Amino acid sequence: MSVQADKNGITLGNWLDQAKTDPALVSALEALADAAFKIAKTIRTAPLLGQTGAANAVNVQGEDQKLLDVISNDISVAALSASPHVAAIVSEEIEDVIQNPNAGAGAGLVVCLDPLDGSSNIETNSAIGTIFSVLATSSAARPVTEAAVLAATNAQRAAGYVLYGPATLLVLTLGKTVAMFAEDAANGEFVLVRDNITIARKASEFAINMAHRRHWEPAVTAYIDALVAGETGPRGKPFNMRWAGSMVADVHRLFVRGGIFIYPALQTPGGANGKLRLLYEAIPMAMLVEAAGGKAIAGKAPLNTITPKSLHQRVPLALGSAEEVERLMGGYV
Ligand code: P6P
Repeated sequence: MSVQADKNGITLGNWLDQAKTDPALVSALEALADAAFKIAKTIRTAPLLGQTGAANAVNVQGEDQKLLDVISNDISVAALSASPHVAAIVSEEIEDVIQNPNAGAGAGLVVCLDPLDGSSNIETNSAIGTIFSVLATSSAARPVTEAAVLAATNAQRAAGYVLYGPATLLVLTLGKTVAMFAEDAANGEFVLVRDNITIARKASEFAINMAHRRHWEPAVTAYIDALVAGETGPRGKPFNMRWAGSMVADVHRLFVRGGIFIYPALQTPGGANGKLRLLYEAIPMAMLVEAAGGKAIAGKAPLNTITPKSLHQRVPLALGSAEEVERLMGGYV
């Protein structure tokens, strides 16, 4: 990864260098960037290679895996395992903690990721993404245990996502600011296109799967009905709705024009914790949104009050423009 200023601007390597980022963290993030380039290319050629379909396997979530889920997982694990600073990996596609055989003695990073989120959108050629969280583990014990990973969620060093859309974009935070990079495929670089991104406190757009309305908790129903009521309702203004069915695409919109994204608890068998996973979807997206001035909650509590109990646990989630998240949270008695 070049740290020389690219002719088109500041590369990811430049940006990390200017932020005086710890070399171990740089190593993990550059591995994720290298994986992203490979995944983006794989996605672009998948229809030609007949790789948009099912893998005829089920993942740890009990969900049908797509071929690209498996390929993206393998690309990501291989890239991260090449870094001596990554002690272990947690992937949506793999039940247990993946130990890095190439980890150095002092390896102190754990990467939790959803290698390809939204894969049900692959067949419709819609935007999909990779979500990642880089944690620092204080445990030198090997193998890295589930307990050590869960404890490390209190020490998130970086979070980000890659959006494979018309452009391949990387949105990244080291905790204080949020930057957006675009893939320069000709040079094999991510180039900075926006920095210090903020999410407006106020919003006029919401993202939720309305088909689940009959299963929502009263607070969610009341909040959404007030938005849908528009000018004549309690909010006194119209709101727009979008639902891509791909978390990365729906959350990315928040960084472009504000809004609120909600995947709530559902009052259905097994739906009490919603659908999204805490470690590699909610926690990284919350770090990004909060670094941009937004808020993130799980039901009626801030997300960061949730104590992780297992690698693949699900959590209800709402995040985005602070005023909207506060209004939703206030509706819980
Ligand atoms: P639903 C994709 O499968 C995913 O995990 C998220 O990317 C997305 O936000 C959500 O599920 C969509 O769920 O119930 O609307 O299909």
